[in-house]
Amino acid sequence: MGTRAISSILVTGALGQIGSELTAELRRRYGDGNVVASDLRPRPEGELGQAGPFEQVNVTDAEGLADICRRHGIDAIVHLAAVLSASGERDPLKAWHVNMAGLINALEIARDLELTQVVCPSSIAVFGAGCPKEDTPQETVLKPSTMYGVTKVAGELLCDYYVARYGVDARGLRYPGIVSAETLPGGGTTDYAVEIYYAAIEKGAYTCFLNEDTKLPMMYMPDCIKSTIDLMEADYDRLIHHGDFNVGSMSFSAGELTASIREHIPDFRTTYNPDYRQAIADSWPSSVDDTAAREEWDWRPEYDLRAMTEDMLTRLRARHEAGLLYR
Ligand code: NAD
Ligand code: AKB
Repeated sequence: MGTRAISSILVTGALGQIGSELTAELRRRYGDGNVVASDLRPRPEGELGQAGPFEQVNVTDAEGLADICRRHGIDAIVHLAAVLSASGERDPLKAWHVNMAGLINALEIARDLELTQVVCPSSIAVFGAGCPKEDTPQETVLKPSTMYGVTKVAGELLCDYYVARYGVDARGLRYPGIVSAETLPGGGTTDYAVEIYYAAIEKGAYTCFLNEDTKLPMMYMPDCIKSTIDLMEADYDRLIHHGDFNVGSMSFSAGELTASIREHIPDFRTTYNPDYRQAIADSWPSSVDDTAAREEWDWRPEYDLRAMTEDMLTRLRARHEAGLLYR
């Protein structure tokens, strides 16, 4: 198929944890006017809503989504709108509906309008019973225990199906838990790894909903953005995989994260009060093997736990001092 240039991008779920930062970076690279942010929620006051076009749309509305793509001459969709693992267990049918209808709509639009590309993140939530916990391979048993994981496995298969059947250039990567300082996460099991930094700055203490020793794969937002754009811009002819790349970066437990924060805030304390999210975390790997991403599109993460903690605390502290921690 070869790689075709992208000139106009629609981001769904643009107001979420990843979308809010990825959209800003895509606008820097592709031009403010060429990246349409969209979300179920209305246009926000801040830069994201003002710097470029914004459309309020429900991704389950196929015609609404197609209309936006036609009006803006979209040639790539970065499809981020989804219901995540913890929220998904509270309302599994909603998770199924939003995650599957949203993705099939994006893929059908790509097929119908002959878009250049669709990018849809998957997750470490595709893994479950029967796969190795350490260095979980690219190809392994996929038996998730959450509805979110079920939708992510089905989503990967759908992306690969559209590649093989219709020649749609669909790409996806299995993000680990994403840690970021701009927008709070939206209902996942790894959310603790963001909340803990806010609590460290604000209160000097945190009660964690996972236990001290549960080790999960994680990634800092700059690497999340880099991985997504690297994959978008990768040469199609080098890709053997399409919708399901493992991407590794770092792995840590809440205890190890606490220790890294205590290097900067020695009095910081975490207590542990695991809830229903513990079982979800227990079903996920502690690290992944991302050889395919490294070989097929040169994936290299840049941040480790120490560098991430330093940057998170610096950024959140500055906001706290300006009275803007939760802006
Ligand atoms: P988020 O929950 O922070 O944001 C999702 C956004 O989608 C929200 O702004 C929400 O308003 C919007 N949305 C929800 N339902 C919608 C609908 N029906 N129509 C339109 N918009 C809707 O999620 P995120 O963390 O930014 O995740 C983005 C993608 O990355 C998702 O596919 C998620 O599964 C995947 N992912 C995220 C992580 C992570 O740690 N953040 C890890 C693995 C995979
Ligand atoms: C979640 O915890 O649901 C997400 C994910 C790993 O997919 N952060």
